[in-house]
Amino acid sequence: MSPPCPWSAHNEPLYFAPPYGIWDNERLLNIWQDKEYGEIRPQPFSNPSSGTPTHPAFLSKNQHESSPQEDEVLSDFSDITDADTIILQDVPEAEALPISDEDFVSRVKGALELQGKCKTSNVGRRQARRILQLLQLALPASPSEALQLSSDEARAQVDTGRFVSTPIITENEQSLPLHTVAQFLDEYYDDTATVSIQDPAIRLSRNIPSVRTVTVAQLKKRFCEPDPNANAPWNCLELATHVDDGLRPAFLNHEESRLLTKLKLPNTKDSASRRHYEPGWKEVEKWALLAQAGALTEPHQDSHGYNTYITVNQGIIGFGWLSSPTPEERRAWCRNPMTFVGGKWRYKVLRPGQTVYFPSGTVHFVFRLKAAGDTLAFGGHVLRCSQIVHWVETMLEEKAGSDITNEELTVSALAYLERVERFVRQALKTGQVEKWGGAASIRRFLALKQKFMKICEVVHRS
Ligand SMILES: O=C(O)CCC(=O)C(=O)O
Ligand SMILES: [Fe+2]
Repeated sequence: MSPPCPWSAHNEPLYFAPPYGIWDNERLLNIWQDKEYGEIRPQPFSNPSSGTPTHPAFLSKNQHESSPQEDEVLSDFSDITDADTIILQDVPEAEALPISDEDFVSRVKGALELQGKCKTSNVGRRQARRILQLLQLALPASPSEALQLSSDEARAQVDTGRFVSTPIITENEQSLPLHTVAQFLDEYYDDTATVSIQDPAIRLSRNIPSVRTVTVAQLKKRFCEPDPNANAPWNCLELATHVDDGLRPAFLNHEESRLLTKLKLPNTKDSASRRHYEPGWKEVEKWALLAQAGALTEPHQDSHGYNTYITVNQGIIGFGWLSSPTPEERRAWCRNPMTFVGGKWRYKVLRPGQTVYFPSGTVHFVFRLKAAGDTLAFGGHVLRCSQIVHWVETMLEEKAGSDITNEELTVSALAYLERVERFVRQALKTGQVEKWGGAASIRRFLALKQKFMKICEVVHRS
C-alpha cells in the first residue's frame, strides 16, 4: 500500500506547455492511421536532444507556439466498460510481485487487448496495439538470452571487454537503498517546477504532440490520489534525480565504464578544472523513470549509441527486447521502427532491486501491469572504453536512416567523438591500447569517426 501522501492539498488546473515534436508526430500519425499497420513510412527516428531514445514518442523539440485546450488534446477511455476494467485490476499489488513472468505477461496481454479496442485514436491505443503485437511474438528469455549474473560475474564480464549483445540482469547493484515513489516525489521541493510526461490520453492528431508538460504539484497529486477508473497512466521519462551518488550499478563503476563521465569535459576547453564544465549539457548518466501503473514504452533504441542500465526501485517492470538481431533484421528495424515485427523478441520481468543493463543499439520496449502498481526506477547511460567501435557503428546506423534536422545530436555526438579521438591517439603514443580494445580497434574507431564526420559535413552542406 502507498504511504500517506503529503501533497493532497495541491489541486491546480492542468497546464499545457507549447506542444513538442510536431512534425514527428505527424509522421507517426501517418504510420498508424491504418489499423492493420498497412501504411508504412520507412523513416527511422532520432531524438536529437541527447540521452533520450530514438523513438518519436520521446521527442521534445519545441517547434510550435500554440497551446491547445485540454479537451482538444486529451481523450478518455470511456468506451472500455466497467466489466473490462475489473479484468485490468484483478490482481492486487501484493500478489503481483510473486507471480511468474509468464503469468505477468499474460495478464498484461489481457489488459492491452482491451486498451487496443478503445475507439479513440490516442497515444495509449497505439502503444497498447504495438506492445500487444510484440508480446504475442515474444518468449521469456532463456539463460543465454539474458545473462543473469552475480555482482562479481557481471564485473568480470564487463572487464573482458568482449561485446555481448544480450542484456545482463543483476541484483542489489544499486548502493543507494531502494526508493519508493512517495519518497522520491517528496524530495521534489518545488511544486511549481515543470516536468514532461508521456500521456496515453493524448489524441493522435497532426498538431498535437504525444509529450506534454505538467507541474510537480500535478505529478504529486496524480501519483498520490490515483483515479481507479483512469486508464491513461502518465510516464515521466525525463525526470532529473535529486540523488547524485549510489545509483550507478557497482559493476559499471570502474574505469572501463566511466568513459562518458570524461566526455562531459568539453573539447573546446583543455582545462581539467572542475570549473570548466560547459552549461547546457544534458545529464545523461542518471535519471529517474517514474511511471503510473500500466504505463508503456514502445520499441526504440537509446540515442547516441549509449549503453543503458535501469534499476527497479518500486513495482514491477516488464522489459522486452529484440534478441541478438542479424544484420538483415537490424536493417529492417531501421527501415520500419514503428511496425517491424521480425527477429526474436524476448522479455524479462524485473522486480525491485534488479538491474537490466543492455548494450548500445538494443531495441527495447517496456510494459507494466495496471494492477501491479506504480513504478520507480533509476536509469543511466554509460560508454565503455573497450566498445568504442560498436559505439560509433551504432551512431552511424542511427544517422544513416534518420532525417538529420537537429543540430544538437550532431554537436554532442561530434564533441564526444573528438574527445575520444584525443584519448586514443594518446594511447597509441603511450602504448596503453589494451583498454581501448587494442591498436586495431583504435584504428577502426578512427576510420569510422572520419566516416561519421563526412556524413555530418554532407548533411550540413545540403
Ligand atoms: O520506463 C520506461 O517506460 C521506458 C524506459 C526507457 O526505455 C528509456 O527511458 O529509454
Ligand atoms: Fe530506452
